Amino acid sequence: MGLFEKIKEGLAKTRTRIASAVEVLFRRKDPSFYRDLEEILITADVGPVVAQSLVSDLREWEKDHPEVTPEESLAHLEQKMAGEFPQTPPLWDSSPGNGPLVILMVGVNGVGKTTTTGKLAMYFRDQGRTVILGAADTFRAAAVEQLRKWGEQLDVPVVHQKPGADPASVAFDTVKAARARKMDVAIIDTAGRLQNKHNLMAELKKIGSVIRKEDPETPVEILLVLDATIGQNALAQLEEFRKIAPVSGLILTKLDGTSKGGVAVALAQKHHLPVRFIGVGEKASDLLPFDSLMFARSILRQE
Ligand SMILES: Nc1nc2c(ncn2[C@@H]2O[C@H](COP(=O)(O)OP(=O)(O)OP(=O)(O)O)[C@@H](O)[C@H]2O)c(=O)[nH]1
Ligand SMILES: [Mg+2]
Repeated sequence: MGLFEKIKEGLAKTRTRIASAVEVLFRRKDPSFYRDLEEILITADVGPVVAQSLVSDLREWEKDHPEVTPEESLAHLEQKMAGEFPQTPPLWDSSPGNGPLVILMVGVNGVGKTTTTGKLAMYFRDQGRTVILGAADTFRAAAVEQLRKWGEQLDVPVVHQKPGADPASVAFDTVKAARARKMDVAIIDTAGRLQNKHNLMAELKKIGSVIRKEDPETPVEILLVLDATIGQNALAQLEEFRKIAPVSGLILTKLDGTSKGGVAVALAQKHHLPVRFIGVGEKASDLLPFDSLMFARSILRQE
């Protein structure tokens, strides 16, 4: 299966909710076309702001191009939706090649941080990169075990310490090992508790500074993992998290289980942050690199 097919399959629930309605709408072009389109987009959790701007853009564009076919109109909408996602260089561009790229996985409880850490390890490994994982969620013993299992399954080393150990110390060890072993990427899983914002902020800050202790130039990506099933609430979660840590990119998980996939567009538009990957299932292979045009196409078209 190609990437586009996988994205389409992963977004099936969102597509079912809107693609057939979108198709009917573009074919019929009722007088209420624009209003109905806006409503359909909102149903897919694209959010009112984006829905309104996409629809008013389409209206203007069609006014300037009275001869367009429904297919051309839909293609225009698709392009515009894809254009809501910021253009950002690939993750690897931040890594000059003389040290590991460090990825810090952050997010609230249960969003899929540990699972995504494992999936990412496989993704990079399959691209021929060497990967090391750090179990910096020392809060629960089970969290370390969960990551070690991924490591075993993928034959990827996992740095860990005793439960209750200082997460920053685990992060430090992980990056140190990555340097010593000339690894390409170190992915650090963190704890998700957000009950105490100040503690979490201090902890992530400390992790960030120890990562750069040996080399201040170490490229660090802070990827916020968001559960797509919460739809528009993900916006508030991202806002909260940006107060805690300098989030540099997003990973949207559990898209397979929701019709609210459009929230990706709302998040990207409001925060100008790249969506780096999407999670479309529980298996190691269910993490896909994000492509804005494929994404837009996957939710707007049945075929
Ligand atoms: N269907 C589906 N399930 C997912 C996806 N990503 C993660 N999960 C499931 O979500 C649940 C929680 O995943 P974890 O990786 O443990 O989440 P976490 O953020 O590490 O959780 P804490 O460490 O407790 O904060 C697990 O049952 C995963 O299998 C996804 O893309 N699709
Ligand atoms: Mg976890």
